[in-house]
Amino acid sequence: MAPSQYLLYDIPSGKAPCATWSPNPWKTRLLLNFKGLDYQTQWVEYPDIKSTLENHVTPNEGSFPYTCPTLACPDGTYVMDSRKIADYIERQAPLPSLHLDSIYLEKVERLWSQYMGAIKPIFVPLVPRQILNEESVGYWNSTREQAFGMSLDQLEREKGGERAWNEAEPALREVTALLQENEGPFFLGNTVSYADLVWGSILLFNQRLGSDIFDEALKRSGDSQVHLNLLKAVQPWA
Ligand SMILES: N[C@@H](CCC(=O)N[C@@H](CS)C(=O)NCC(=O)O)C(=O)O
Repeated sequence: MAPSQYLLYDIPSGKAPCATWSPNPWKTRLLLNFKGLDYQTQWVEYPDIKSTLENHVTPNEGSFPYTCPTLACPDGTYVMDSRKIADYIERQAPLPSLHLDSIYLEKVERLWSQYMGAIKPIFVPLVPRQILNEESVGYWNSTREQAFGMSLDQLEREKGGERAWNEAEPALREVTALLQENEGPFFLGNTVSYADLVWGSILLFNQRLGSDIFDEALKRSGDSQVHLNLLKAVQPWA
């Protein structure tokens, strides 16, 4: 790594080329591109995340002690967690601003979690089938089966589909209402902020899950155009 370069730890889909897919790393990747920072990616399969990061960072509390995104900075600092990375980078490279104090950010972060929580029974079974490399599939299946206390087939059958979409819809509609408050394409109108990158990470992830998922999310949002406009507007950093 060149001395001025950042290193982003991310989970791959595919090989040569590896592609990013996971929403939390997407937030950081969009952010580094938006800030114009020089970085390389270190692709890490799920079973290797712990051994790759454990000598560099203090573990998270909770079920996954080591997570991507993690960022290694040119001065040797390691930062784990997408929001901590945003706070850190904003201090290191304040311009262009991420507007972390925007009233939209807190709301969009809450709706991000609400939406992701609701569609888990849809995406958790899909990710190993459609996205992950073979090295990560066993790890994903066993950790997620343990977390849900059932097989992923059962999760999909009993809690996925219509039921999950109905649970996800209110969050989508709330985001739509926020996007409609200003003239767009961003939450703050024509000013980009981190809230756009956070919601952009969901749109990019849904797109990666397949056109049926993406189209259903847009349909449930009540106004697909505002989401499509945002997606187009963040595309230069994707
Ligand atoms: N709050 C964290 C969550 C990060 C997270 O959960 N990352 C997942 C991939 S999206 C991960 O690395 N999981 C590790 C595992 O499943 O062992 C953030 O925003 O960075």
